[in-house]
Amino acid sequence: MADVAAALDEAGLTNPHVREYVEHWAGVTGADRIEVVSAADDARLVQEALDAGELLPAGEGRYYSRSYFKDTARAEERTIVATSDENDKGVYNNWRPAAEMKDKLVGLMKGASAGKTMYVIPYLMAPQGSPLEAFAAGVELTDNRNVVLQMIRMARVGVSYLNELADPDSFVRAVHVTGDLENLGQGTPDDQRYFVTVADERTILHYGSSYGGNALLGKIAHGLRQGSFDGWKNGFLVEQFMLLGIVDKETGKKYHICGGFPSASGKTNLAMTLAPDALGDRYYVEFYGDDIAWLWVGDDGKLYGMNPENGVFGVAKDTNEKTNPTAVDSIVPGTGAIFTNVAYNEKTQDVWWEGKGEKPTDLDGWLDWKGDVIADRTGEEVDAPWAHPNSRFTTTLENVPNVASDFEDPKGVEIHGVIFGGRTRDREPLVRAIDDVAEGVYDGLTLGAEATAAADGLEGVLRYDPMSMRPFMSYSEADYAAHWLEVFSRATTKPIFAHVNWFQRGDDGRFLWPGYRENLRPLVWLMQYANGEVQGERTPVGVIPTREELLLDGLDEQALADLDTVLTIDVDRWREEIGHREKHLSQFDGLPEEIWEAHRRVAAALDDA
Ligand code: OXD
Ligand code: MN
Repeated sequence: MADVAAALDEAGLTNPHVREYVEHWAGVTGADRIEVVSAADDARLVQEALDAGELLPAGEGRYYSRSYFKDTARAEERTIVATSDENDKGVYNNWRPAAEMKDKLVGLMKGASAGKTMYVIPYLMAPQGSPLEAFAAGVELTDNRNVVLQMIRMARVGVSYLNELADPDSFVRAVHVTGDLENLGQGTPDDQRYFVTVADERTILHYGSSYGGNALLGKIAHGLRQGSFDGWKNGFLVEQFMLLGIVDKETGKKYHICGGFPSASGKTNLAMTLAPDALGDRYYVEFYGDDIAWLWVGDDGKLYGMNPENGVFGVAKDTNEKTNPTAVDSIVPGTGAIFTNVAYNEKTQDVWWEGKGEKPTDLDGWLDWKGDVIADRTGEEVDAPWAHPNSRFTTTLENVPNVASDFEDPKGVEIHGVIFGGRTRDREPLVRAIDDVAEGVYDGLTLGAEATAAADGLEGVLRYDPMSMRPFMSYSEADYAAHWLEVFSRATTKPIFAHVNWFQRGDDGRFLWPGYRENLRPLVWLMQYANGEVQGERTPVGVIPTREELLLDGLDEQALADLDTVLTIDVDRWREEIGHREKHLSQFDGLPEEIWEAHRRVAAALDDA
């Protein structure tokens, strides 16, 4: 048995509640050794991981790792929110009774870290001094060194964060046990994995994975699921939102926009975007966060926001100079970036993924994400992707070249716009501004993206993903909607809402809008609209820009030719959508009447159009 007290003493971990928690779980998991880590331990831990073969060098100061081949993504069907109150059950949160889940997880974790080191990761999901600090502290216990290295990049990690808490008992207890990955029956009826957030006890128990959101518990389990439950009980919002700033160099004004996008709708690329060259003299875009925003109403009645994370855990696929130049610059040699499940060249230490750029023609030394030699592929394997579609890069915010100068300011930043955007081939215009709060919340609740495969749904029917929180919902959708309305009712200066869509297609299937850096144009229009500098054109579903109002300098000929189409409302398609929305919203018992009123207002306006 590990000498827990000695390890905690050596690390200077004095918080008595944390000590008690670590002692308890060291006993349950049966770990041999306890090691408390801080960000300052990174270089040593990296070296240990290299020596153990858990990491491979990927050029100077960059690293490569592979996860078990059946452990490559979040497992939503194995993810559960548990509480002691059945009223917390929602449509999406896989609610289960807390007592049942705790028993099950304790059973699975008992003795499961025997022979291993249990790392104690004290972390903060906020800049220190944030008004939400009481909800941001956590201690992850994990038996996996790679998880520690990822957490050091994704969260603020150090003993002092937990020793200095105003309320020393206010921290999330997050236990991660990897389990025997080769014998967990992933994806079979006999699946052993459980990823449980016991939300009303602020306890997270994850068993059976070492990958991403299943294992980096500060990020999704705490930063989103637990955070949103805490936000509901304590008057703030926690959302899977990106957050960016737009600086108008001419006026000196700075605007902040946050927003939710279902996966594969370009959220990270938007978060990290730059101004198009032609607008670069006037506008500068700053990066705050690509995945999570915590939002609250300040004493001045304004809505504030911050990114609780310290890093980016970005999808590698299709990341390149055009789609996301700042991401490319944030993972260059010397950044300490970790690549997971991309292709790796064991001779040159180079990494590659689909959409990175030209595929290497010389196959010498290249291994695919499973570690198999690419040159040895035969038959159908020859065309298989080299990287896993959910392969990732992990890098710190500090490495992102356009990170905002105030990204660590505990005050957060004022939020001027809240946007939602899916991937929609028709119907959704480039941007539509929504002035009314209930209609804005209604728009978020009816957010979705097109079904990508027959199995996902019917053509023309969205896979709805309310506020892009479907996999992270921790309580009922009706209460969630009411909570949004309540928070906004307290804001005396309200941000504008909008829906954006970069993915309209022409009859020949081509994209009608070039996207990427050009997306700044509709966002600038939105801020001008919110300021009353432009009026736009009112439609049944919001206000859209007139062609003259958009900044068009430097936009390519094809986009100019297609512009009228992306600024049009297809009333017939919208009327059809209203029926789908009605069915979607009807799932949520007890949805606030304001949301139904908003729905009926939009439906009536479409009928009259
Ligand atoms: C996710 C992530 O799973 O951000 O959404 O990693
Ligand atoms: Mn995410």
